[in-house]
Amino acid sequence: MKIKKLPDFGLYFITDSRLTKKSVLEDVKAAIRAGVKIVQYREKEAPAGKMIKEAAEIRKLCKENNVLFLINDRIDIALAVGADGVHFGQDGIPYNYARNMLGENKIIGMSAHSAEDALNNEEMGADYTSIGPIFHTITKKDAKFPIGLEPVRQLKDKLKIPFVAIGGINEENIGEVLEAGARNIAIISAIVAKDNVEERARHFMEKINSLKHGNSNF
Ligand code: 3NM
Repeated sequence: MKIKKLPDFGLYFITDSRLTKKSVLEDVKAAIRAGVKIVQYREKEAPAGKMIKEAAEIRKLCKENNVLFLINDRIDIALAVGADGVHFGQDGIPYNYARNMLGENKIIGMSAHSAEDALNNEEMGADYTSIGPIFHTITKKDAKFPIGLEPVRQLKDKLKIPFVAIGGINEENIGEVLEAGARNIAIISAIVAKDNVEERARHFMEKINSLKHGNSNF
């Protein structure tokens, strides 16, 4: 069910079957144990049958643990398994078409490559927007050039919907991203390509959450 105004997510967890050391499902279990509040299933290669099977299992795990579950790009898979919503890349299905298909109660997240795109996403009706890639990334095959932290600084007091900083964020640079004003951060390779997904997710969550308690010593 859609929560009309989304809360900040903190760490936004995204699966990656090409990078995982165990399996997508094991990674999701580890992230949930670490305490993440949102999971996005992002699968660019598998056939629909395999995706539905995997997504249905993640749907169940998320529901049992009160975690939001979104699917990247695939409205069909999201509807089939009853996900909470869909995240669309910039070349994905345009907002109005997606809203018509998904109805008012599903969450729609949209990607942005500039502060202007992010504001447009809000204006259209997106429930949250991502913004990136902040830094260089090799995880997304068709990633655009890195935009740096200036758009994060511009957006932090302008948007009413949550924005999620994404792209090349890791141990070395997360402090700068938080300092620039991001409170929702998506990290793929620096979590799922590592041996201990639970420990990595917990570590990044603690860094993000420490800000809420006034500790800016990242
Ligand atoms: N979307 P990593 S960058 C999935 O810019 C994705 O919209 C991006 O992976 C965007 O944390 C990206 O390993 C990849 O860099 C993020």
